[in-house]
Amino acid sequence: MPPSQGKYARYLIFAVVGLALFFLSRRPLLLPDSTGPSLSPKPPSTPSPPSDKPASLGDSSEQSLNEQSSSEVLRYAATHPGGRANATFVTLARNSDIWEIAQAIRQVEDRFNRKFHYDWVFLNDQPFDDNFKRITTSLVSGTTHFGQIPPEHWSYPEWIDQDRAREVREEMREKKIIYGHSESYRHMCRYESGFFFRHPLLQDYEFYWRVEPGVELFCDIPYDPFVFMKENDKKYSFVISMYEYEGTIPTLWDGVKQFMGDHPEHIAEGNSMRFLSDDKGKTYNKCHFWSNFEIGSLDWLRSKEYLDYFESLDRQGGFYYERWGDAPIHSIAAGILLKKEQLHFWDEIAYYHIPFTHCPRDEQLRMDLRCSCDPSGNFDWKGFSCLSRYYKTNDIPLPPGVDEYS
Ligand SMILES: Nc1nc2c(ncn2[C@@H]2O[C@H](COP(=O)(O)OP(=O)(O)OP(=O)(O)O)[C@@H](O)[C@H]2O)c(=O)[nH]1
Ligand SMILES: [Mg+2]
Repeated sequence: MPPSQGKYARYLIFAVVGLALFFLSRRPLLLPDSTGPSLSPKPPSTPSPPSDKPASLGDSSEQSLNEQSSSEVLRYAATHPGGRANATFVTLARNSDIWEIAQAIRQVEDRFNRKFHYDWVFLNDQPFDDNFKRITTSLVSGTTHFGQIPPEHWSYPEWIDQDRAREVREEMREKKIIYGHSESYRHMCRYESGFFFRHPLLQDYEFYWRVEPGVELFCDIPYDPFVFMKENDKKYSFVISMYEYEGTIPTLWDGVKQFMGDHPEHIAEGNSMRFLSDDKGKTYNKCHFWSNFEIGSLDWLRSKEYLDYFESLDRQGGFYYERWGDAPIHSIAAGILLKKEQLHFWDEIAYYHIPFTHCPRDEQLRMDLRCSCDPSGNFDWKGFSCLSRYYKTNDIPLPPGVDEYS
Protein backbone atom coordinates (compact mmCIF):
# COMPACT_ATOMS: atom_id res chain seq x y z
CA MET A 1 0.00 0.00 0.00
CA PRO A 2 1.51 3.43 -0.89
CA PRO A 3 2.39 5.51 2.21
CA SER A 4 -0.32 8.11 1.60
CA GLN A 5 -3.04 5.45 1.36
CA GLY A 6 -1.75 3.86 4.55
CA LYS A 7 -2.05 7.24 6.28
CA TYR A 8 -5.70 7.63 5.24
CA ALA A 9 -6.48 4.07 6.31
CA ARG A 10 -5.01 4.86 9.75
CA TYR A 11 -7.13 8.03 10.01
CA LEU A 12 -10.19 6.00 9.14
CA ILE A 13 -9.41 3.40 11.80
CA PHE A 14 -8.84 6.19 14.37
CA ALA A 15 -12.16 7.73 13.42
CA VAL A 16 -14.07 4.45 13.76
CA VAL A 17 -12.37 3.49 17.05
CA GLY A 18 -12.85 7.03 18.38
CA LEU A 19 -16.51 6.90 17.57
CA ALA A 20 -16.92 3.52 19.26
CA LEU A 21 -15.20 4.85 22.42
CA PHE A 22 -17.42 7.91 22.31
CA PHE A 23 -20.57 5.81 22.46
CA LEU A 24 -19.19 3.48 25.09
CA SER A 25 -18.10 6.30 27.36
CA ARG A 26 -21.61 7.85 27.30
CA ARG A 27 -20.37 11.22 28.44
CA PRO A 28 -22.66 14.22 28.06
CA LEU A 29 -22.95 15.12 24.41
CA LEU A 30 -20.77 17.92 23.16
CA LEU A 31 -22.48 19.76 20.39
CA PRO A 32 -20.48 19.89 17.17
CA ASP A 33 -18.78 23.17 16.42
CA SER A 34 -17.63 22.28 12.97
CA THR A 35 -19.73 22.72 9.89
CA GLY A 36 -17.54 20.49 7.76
CA PRO A 37 -18.41 17.06 6.42
CA SER A 38 -18.15 14.09 8.71
CA LEU A 39 -15.66 11.22 8.39
CA SER A 40 -17.96 8.91 10.30
CA PRO A 41 -19.74 5.93 8.86
CA LYS A 42 -23.18 6.46 7.33
CA PRO A 43 -25.91 6.53 10.03
CA PRO A 44 -29.40 5.18 9.71
CA SER A 45 -31.44 7.59 7.65
CA THR A 46 -33.63 8.61 10.59
CA PRO A 47 -33.18 8.52 14.34
CA SER A 48 -35.11 5.69 15.87
CA PRO A 49 -38.65 6.35 16.99
CA PRO A 50 -38.97 7.21 20.65
CA SER A 51 -38.16 4.32 22.90
CA ASP A 52 -40.82 1.67 23.23
CA LYS A 53 -39.46 0.19 26.42
CA PRO A 54 -39.38 2.75 29.20
CA ALA A 55 -39.04 1.44 32.71
CA SER A 56 -42.12 3.32 33.82
CA LEU A 57 -43.94 6.40 32.73
CA GLY A 58 -43.10 9.68 34.33
CA ASP A 59 -40.88 8.14 36.99
CA SER A 60 -37.58 9.94 37.00
CA SER A 61 -36.14 7.71 39.70
CA GLU A 62 -35.99 4.66 37.41
CA GLN A 63 -32.59 3.85 36.00
CA SER A 64 -31.74 2.36 32.63
CA LEU A 65 -34.65 3.61 30.61
CA ASN A 66 -34.33 2.47 27.05
CA GLU A 67 -30.82 3.34 25.92
CA GLN A 68 -31.54 2.74 22.29
CA SER A 69 -33.25 6.04 21.90
CA SER A 70 -30.37 8.07 23.28
CA SER A 71 -27.65 6.24 21.42
CA GLU A 72 -29.54 6.51 18.14
CA VAL A 73 -30.02 10.24 18.56
CA LEU A 74 -26.37 10.71 19.52
CA ARG A 75 -25.19 8.56 16.64
CA TYR A 76 -27.19 10.63 14.21
CA ALA A 77 -25.81 13.82 15.78
CA ALA A 78 -22.23 12.58 15.65
CA THR A 79 -22.52 11.79 11.98
CA HIS A 80 -24.31 15.03 11.07
CA PRO A 81 -22.14 17.72 12.62
CA GLY A 82 -22.82 20.42 10.10
CA GLY A 83 -24.37 21.16 6.82
CA ARG A 84 -26.93 23.83 6.35
CA ALA A 85 -30.47 24.03 5.13
CA ASN A 86 -32.24 26.94 3.50
CA ALA A 87 -34.31 27.79 6.55
CA THR A 88 -35.38 30.42 9.02
CA PHE A 89 -37.12 30.87 12.32
CA VAL A 90 -40.40 32.73 12.06
CA THR A 91 -42.35 34.54 14.75
CA LEU A 92 -45.63 36.38 14.56
CA ALA A 93 -45.70 38.91 17.38
CA ARG A 94 -46.83 42.29 18.66
CA ASN A 95 -44.47 44.92 20.00
CA SER A 96 -45.86 44.19 23.46
CA ASP A 97 -44.62 40.56 23.18
CA ILE A 98 -41.01 41.73 23.30
CA TRP A 99 -39.96 40.28 26.67
CA GLU A 100 -41.70 36.97 26.13
CA ILE A 101 -40.13 36.56 22.71
CA ALA A 102 -36.76 37.65 24.12
CA GLN A 103 -36.97 34.76 26.57
CA ALA A 104 -37.88 32.30 23.83
CA ILE A 105 -35.10 33.49 21.51
CA ARG A 106 -32.54 33.20 24.31
CA GLN A 107 -33.49 29.55 24.80
CA VAL A 108 -33.51 28.72 21.10
CA GLU A 109 -30.09 30.34 20.74
CA ASP A 110 -28.60 28.65 23.82
CA ARG A 111 -29.92 25.21 22.91
CA PHE A 112 -29.38 25.32 19.15
CA ASN A 113 -28.93 28.38 17.04
CA ARG A 114 -25.75 29.83 18.53
CA LYS A 115 -23.97 27.07 16.59
CA PHE A 116 -25.97 27.42 13.40
CA HIS A 117 -26.89 31.11 13.03
CA TYR A 118 -30.13 30.68 11.16
CA ASP A 119 -32.05 33.85 10.32
CA TRP A 120 -35.18 34.96 12.11
CA VAL A 121 -38.18 36.54 10.40
CA PHE A 122 -40.58 38.56 12.58
CA LEU A 123 -44.04 39.39 11.28
CA ASN A 124 -46.60 41.80 12.69
CA ASP A 125 -49.87 43.37 11.56
CA GLN A 126 -48.48 46.69 12.92
CA PRO A 127 -45.02 48.18 12.29
CA PHE A 128 -42.38 46.82 14.68
CA ASP A 129 -40.95 49.54 16.91
CA ASP A 130 -37.25 50.24 17.39
CA ASN A 131 -37.23 48.66 20.83
CA PHE A 132 -38.51 45.33 19.45
CA LYS A 133 -36.03 45.37 16.59
CA ARG A 134 -33.05 46.34 18.73
CA ILE A 135 -33.62 43.74 21.44
CA THR A 136 -34.41 40.83 19.12
CA THR A 137 -31.47 41.67 16.86
CA SER A 138 -29.13 41.68 19.84
CA LEU A 139 -30.27 38.15 20.77
CA VAL A 140 -30.46 36.38 17.40
CA SER A 141 -27.15 35.02 16.12
CA GLY A 142 -28.36 35.01 12.51
CA THR A 143 -29.82 37.92 10.57
CA THR A 144 -33.15 39.39 11.71
CA HIS A 145 -35.84 40.52 9.27
CA PHE A 146 -38.94 42.49 10.21
CA GLY A 147 -42.04 42.43 8.06
CA GLN A 148 -45.40 44.11 8.18
CA ILE A 149 -48.37 42.01 7.11
CA PRO A 150 -50.30 43.44 4.17
CA PRO A 151 -53.81 44.50 5.36
CA GLU A 152 -55.50 42.19 2.83
CA HIS A 153 -53.94 39.22 4.67
CA TRP A 154 -55.18 40.41 8.07
CA SER A 155 -58.80 41.41 7.44
CA TYR A 156 -62.16 40.03 6.37
CA PRO A 157 -62.40 38.56 2.90
CA GLU A 158 -65.28 40.11 0.96
CA TRP A 159 -67.53 37.04 1.25
CA ILE A 160 -67.70 37.26 5.05
CA ASP A 161 -70.84 38.76 6.62
CA GLN A 162 -69.28 40.83 9.38
CA ASP A 163 -72.54 41.27 11.32
CA ARG A 164 -72.89 37.50 11.52
CA ALA A 165 -69.24 37.25 12.59
CA ARG A 166 -69.86 39.79 15.38
CA GLU A 167 -72.88 37.87 16.66
CA VAL A 168 -70.86 34.67 16.77
CA ARG A 169 -68.18 36.39 18.83
CA GLU A 170 -70.77 37.53 21.35
CA GLU A 171 -72.29 34.06 21.58
CA MET A 172 -68.88 32.54 22.13
CA ARG A 173 -68.05 35.13 24.78
CA GLU A 174 -71.12 33.97 26.69
CA LYS A 175 -70.25 30.32 26.22
CA LYS A 176 -66.74 31.17 27.50
CA ILE A 177 -65.04 29.54 24.53
CA ILE A 178 -61.35 30.34 24.71
CA TYR A 179 -60.56 33.38 22.50
CA GLY A 180 -64.12 32.96 21.12
CA HIS A 181 -64.84 36.67 21.65
CA SER A 182 -61.69 37.86 19.88
CA GLU A 183 -61.60 39.35 16.40
CA SER A 184 -57.81 39.69 16.25
CA TYR A 185 -57.32 36.05 17.28
CA ARG A 186 -59.40 35.03 14.25
CA HIS A 187 -57.33 37.19 11.90
CA MET A 188 -54.24 35.64 13.46
CA CYS A 189 -55.48 32.05 12.99
CA ARG A 190 -56.44 32.72 9.38
CA TYR A 191 -53.08 34.39 8.73
CA GLU A 192 -51.11 31.49 10.20
CA SER A 193 -53.28 29.05 8.25
CA GLY A 194 -53.07 30.60 4.85
CA PHE A 195 -50.72 33.55 4.49
CA PHE A 196 -47.53 33.70 6.57
CA PHE A 197 -45.65 31.51 4.08
CA ARG A 198 -46.53 33.91 1.27
CA HIS A 199 -44.87 36.88 2.94
CA PRO A 200 -42.06 38.23 0.73
CA LEU A 201 -39.54 37.83 3.57
CA LEU A 202 -40.15 34.07 3.53
CA GLN A 203 -40.13 33.59 -0.22
CA ASP A 204 -36.52 32.48 -0.51
CA TYR A 205 -36.56 29.99 2.35
CA GLU A 206 -37.46 26.32 2.07
CA PHE A 207 -38.07 25.45 5.75
CA TYR A 208 -39.39 27.33 8.77
CA TRP A 209 -39.40 26.81 12.50
CA ARG A 210 -42.20 28.61 14.28
CA VAL A 211 -41.44 30.12 17.67
CA GLU A 212 -44.01 31.85 19.86
CA PRO A 213 -43.39 34.31 22.68
CA GLY A 214 -42.86 32.62 26.04
CA VAL A 215 -42.05 29.10 24.84
CA GLU A 216 -39.20 27.13 26.39
CA LEU A 217 -36.70 24.49 25.26
CA PHE A 218 -35.30 22.16 27.91
CA CYS A 219 -32.66 20.09 26.09
CA ASP A 220 -29.72 20.76 23.81
CA ILE A 221 -30.70 20.10 20.25
CA PRO A 222 -27.95 17.77 19.13
CA TYR A 223 -28.20 18.18 15.37
CA ASP A 224 -29.77 20.42 12.78
CA PRO A 225 -33.49 19.58 12.50
CA PHE A 226 -33.76 21.50 9.22
CA VAL A 227 -31.12 19.28 7.62
CA PHE A 228 -32.92 16.24 9.02
CA MET A 229 -36.16 17.43 7.41
CA LYS A 230 -34.46 17.97 4.08
CA GLU A 231 -32.52 14.71 4.04
CA ASN A 232 -35.52 12.63 5.01
CA ASP A 233 -38.12 14.34 2.82
CA LYS A 234 -40.10 15.49 5.87
CA LYS A 235 -42.66 18.25 5.34
CA TYR A 236 -44.25 18.79 8.73
CA SER A 237 -43.15 18.04 12.28
CA PHE A 238 -44.38 18.48 15.83
CA VAL A 239 -43.67 17.85 19.49
CA ILE A 240 -47.12 17.96 21.12
CA SER A 241 -50.45 16.78 19.80
CA MET A 242 -53.89 16.99 21.42
CA TYR A 243 -57.64 17.25 20.92
CA GLU A 244 -59.22 20.46 19.67
CA TYR A 245 -62.18 22.03 21.50
CA GLU A 246 -65.31 20.91 19.69
CA GLY A 247 -66.96 24.31 20.11
CA THR A 248 -64.37 26.04 17.93
CA ILE A 249 -64.72 23.78 14.87
CA PRO A 250 -68.26 22.35 14.62
CA THR A 251 -68.36 22.32 10.80
CA LEU A 252 -64.64 22.10 9.96
CA TRP A 253 -64.74 18.42 9.04
CA ASP A 254 -67.72 18.97 6.73
CA GLY A 255 -65.55 21.50 4.92
CA VAL A 256 -62.66 19.05 4.76
CA LYS A 257 -64.90 16.34 3.33
CA GLN A 258 -66.16 18.74 0.71
CA PHE A 259 -62.55 19.56 -0.24
CA MET A 260 -61.64 15.87 -0.40
CA GLY A 261 -64.64 15.26 -2.68
CA ASP A 262 -63.75 18.21 -4.93
CA HIS A 263 -60.03 17.39 -5.08
CA PRO A 264 -59.44 13.66 -4.82
CA GLU A 265 -56.25 14.19 -6.83
CA HIS A 266 -54.73 16.07 -3.86
CA ILE A 267 -55.26 13.34 -1.29
CA ALA A 268 -52.01 11.43 -0.64
CA GLU A 269 -51.90 7.67 -0.77
CA GLY A 270 -50.66 6.27 2.53
CA ASN A 271 -51.70 9.37 4.44
CA SER A 272 -52.41 9.80 8.17
CA MET A 273 -56.21 9.67 8.08
CA ARG A 274 -56.00 7.14 10.87
CA PHE A 275 -54.56 9.87 13.11
CA LEU A 276 -57.47 12.21 12.32
CA SER A 277 -60.43 9.87 12.20
CA ASP A 278 -61.56 6.67 13.90
CA ASP A 279 -64.07 5.79 11.20
CA LYS A 280 -62.05 6.12 8.01
CA GLY A 281 -62.87 9.78 7.49
CA LYS A 282 -66.56 9.93 8.34
CA THR A 283 -65.95 12.01 11.46
CA TYR A 284 -63.00 13.95 12.88
CA ASN A 285 -61.62 12.81 16.23
CA LYS A 286 -60.26 16.37 16.84
CA CYS A 287 -56.61 15.28 17.01
CA HIS A 288 -54.17 17.92 15.87
CA PHE A 289 -50.53 18.88 16.18
CA TRP A 290 -50.01 21.88 18.45
CA SER A 291 -48.92 24.49 15.96
CA ASN A 292 -47.21 26.94 18.34
CA PHE A 293 -44.22 24.68 17.59
CA GLU A 294 -43.73 23.64 14.00
CA ILE A 295 -40.79 22.81 11.81
CA GLY A 296 -42.11 22.51 8.31
CA SER A 297 -41.67 22.97 4.62
CA LEU A 298 -42.62 26.36 3.21
CA ASP A 299 -42.55 24.83 -0.25
CA TRP A 300 -45.25 22.41 0.81
CA LEU A 301 -47.43 25.20 2.24
CA ARG A 302 -46.97 27.10 -1.03
CA SER A 303 -47.92 24.02 -3.11
CA LYS A 304 -51.10 23.88 -5.19
CA GLU A 305 -52.40 21.10 -2.94
CA TYR A 306 -52.15 23.19 0.21
CA LEU A 307 -53.34 26.42 -1.42
CA ASP A 308 -56.43 24.70 -2.89
CA TYR A 309 -57.12 23.21 0.53
CA PHE A 310 -56.83 26.55 2.31
CA GLU A 311 -58.87 28.40 -0.30
CA SER A 312 -61.65 25.82 -0.11
CA LEU A 313 -61.86 26.07 3.69
CA ASP A 314 -61.49 29.85 3.74
CA ARG A 315 -64.52 30.15 1.43
CA GLN A 316 -66.64 28.32 4.01
CA GLY A 317 -66.11 31.19 6.46
CA GLY A 318 -65.34 29.09 9.55
CA PHE A 319 -62.41 31.28 10.60
CA TYR A 320 -65.02 33.95 11.40
CA TYR A 321 -68.37 32.13 11.79
CA GLU A 322 -66.71 29.63 14.12
CA ARG A 323 -63.21 29.97 15.51
CA TRP A 324 -61.07 27.62 13.46
CA GLY A 325 -57.52 27.47 14.76
CA ASP A 326 -54.46 27.19 12.56
CA ALA A 327 -53.45 24.03 14.44
CA PRO A 328 -56.29 21.82 13.13
CA ILE A 329 -56.03 23.50 9.72
CA HIS A 330 -52.31 22.66 9.37
CA SER A 331 -52.71 19.25 10.98
CA ILE A 332 -55.56 18.07 8.79
CA ALA A 333 -53.61 19.23 5.74
CA ALA A 334 -50.52 17.32 6.90
CA GLY A 335 -52.75 14.33 7.63
CA ILE A 336 -54.44 14.09 4.23
CA LEU A 337 -52.11 15.81 1.73
CA LEU A 338 -48.86 14.17 2.84
CA LYS A 339 -47.72 10.58 3.04
CA LYS A 340 -47.47 9.56 6.67
CA GLU A 341 -43.68 9.17 6.37
CA GLN A 342 -43.45 12.89 5.58
CA LEU A 343 -44.53 13.78 9.12
CA HIS A 344 -42.18 13.65 12.07
CA PHE A 345 -42.43 13.62 15.86
CA TRP A 346 -39.42 15.10 17.71
CA ASP A 347 -39.01 13.18 20.94
CA GLU A 348 -35.66 14.83 21.63
CA ILE A 349 -36.94 18.42 21.43
CA ALA A 350 -38.18 19.14 24.94
CA TYR A 351 -40.66 21.97 24.79
CA TYR A 352 -43.09 24.05 26.79
CA HIS A 353 -45.90 26.31 25.71
CA ILE A 354 -48.32 27.18 28.42
CA PRO A 355 -49.74 24.90 29.85
CA PHE A 356 -48.13 21.72 28.42
CA THR A 357 -44.63 20.21 28.35
CA HIS A 358 -43.01 17.58 26.23
CA CYS A 359 -40.08 16.00 28.11
CA PRO A 360 -38.31 12.85 26.79
CA ARG A 361 -38.80 9.70 28.87
CA ASP A 362 -35.36 8.26 28.21
CA GLU A 363 -33.21 9.28 31.15
CA GLN A 364 -29.95 8.72 29.29
CA LEU A 365 -31.17 10.99 26.52
CA ARG A 366 -32.06 13.68 29.06
CA MET A 367 -28.61 13.43 30.61
CA ASP A 368 -26.82 13.48 27.27
CA LEU A 369 -28.78 16.47 26.06
CA ARG A 370 -28.48 18.28 29.41
CA CYS A 371 -32.24 18.53 29.76
CA SER A 372 -33.79 20.47 32.61
CA CYS A 373 -37.41 19.31 32.30
CA ASP A 374 -39.26 17.19 34.84
CA PRO A 375 -40.28 13.96 33.07
CA SER A 376 -43.28 13.54 35.35
CA GLY A 377 -44.75 16.60 33.64
CA ASN A 378 -44.51 14.98 30.21
CA PHE A 379 -47.79 15.43 28.34
CA ASP A 380 -47.29 12.60 25.81
CA TRP A 381 -49.30 9.90 27.54
CA LYS A 382 -51.83 12.00 29.38
CA GLY A 383 -55.48 11.70 28.48
CA PHE A 384 -55.67 14.83 26.35
CA SER A 385 -52.66 13.90 24.19
CA CYS A 386 -53.04 12.35 20.73
CA LEU A 387 -49.53 10.87 20.61
CA SER A 388 -50.75 7.30 21.01
CA ARG A 389 -52.88 7.75 17.88
CA TYR A 390 -49.81 9.01 16.04
CA TYR A 391 -47.85 5.95 17.18
CA LYS A 392 -50.67 3.66 16.04
CA THR A 393 -50.87 5.40 12.69
CA ASN A 394 -47.16 4.83 12.16
CA ASP A 395 -46.99 1.33 13.64
CA ILE A 396 -44.70 2.45 16.47
CA PRO A 397 -45.18 0.17 19.50
CA LEU A 398 -46.77 1.95 22.45
CA PRO A 399 -44.80 1.98 25.68
CA PRO A 400 -45.99 -0.58 28.20
CA GLY A 401 -48.67 0.81 30.43
CA VAL A 402 -50.04 3.22 27.87
CA ASP A 403 -53.64 2.56 26.94
CA GLU A 404 -54.37 2.50 23.28
CA TYR A 405 -56.32 5.75 23.40
CA SER A 406 -55.93 6.90 26.93
N1 LIG B 1 -48.84 40.81 15.44
C1 LIG B 1 -49.76 40.13 16.11
N2 LIG B 1 -49.46 38.90 16.55
C2 LIG B 1 -50.41 38.22 17.23
C3 LIG B 1 -51.70 38.75 17.48
N3 LIG B 1 -52.40 37.83 18.19
C4 LIG B 1 -51.59 36.78 18.36
N4 LIG B 1 -50.38 36.99 17.79
C5 LIG B 1 -49.24 36.08 17.71
O1 LIG B 1 -49.75 34.89 17.17
C6 LIG B 1 -49.22 33.75 17.83
C7 LIG B 1 -50.36 32.97 18.47
O2 LIG B 1 -51.02 33.78 19.41
P1 LIG B 1 -51.22 33.33 20.92
O3 LIG B 1 -51.87 34.45 21.65
O4 LIG B 1 -49.95 32.80 21.47
O5 LIG B 1 -52.27 32.16 20.75
P2 LIG B 1 -52.33 30.75 21.46
O6 LIG B 1 -50.97 30.13 21.45
O7 LIG B 1 -53.45 30.01 20.87
O8 LIG B 1 -52.76 31.14 22.91
P3 LIG B 1 -51.88 31.35 24.25
O9 LIG B 1 -52.23 30.16 25.07
O10 LIG B 1 -52.38 32.65 24.80
O11 LIG B 1 -50.43 31.41 23.87
C8 LIG B 1 -48.20 34.27 18.81
O12 LIG B 1 -46.93 34.24 18.17
C9 LIG B 1 -48.65 35.70 19.06
O13 LIG B 1 -47.57 36.52 19.40
C10 LIG B 1 -51.99 40.07 16.99
O14 LIG B 1 -53.08 40.61 17.13
N5 LIG B 1 -50.99 40.71 16.30
MG1 LIG C 1 -49.25 30.96 22.14
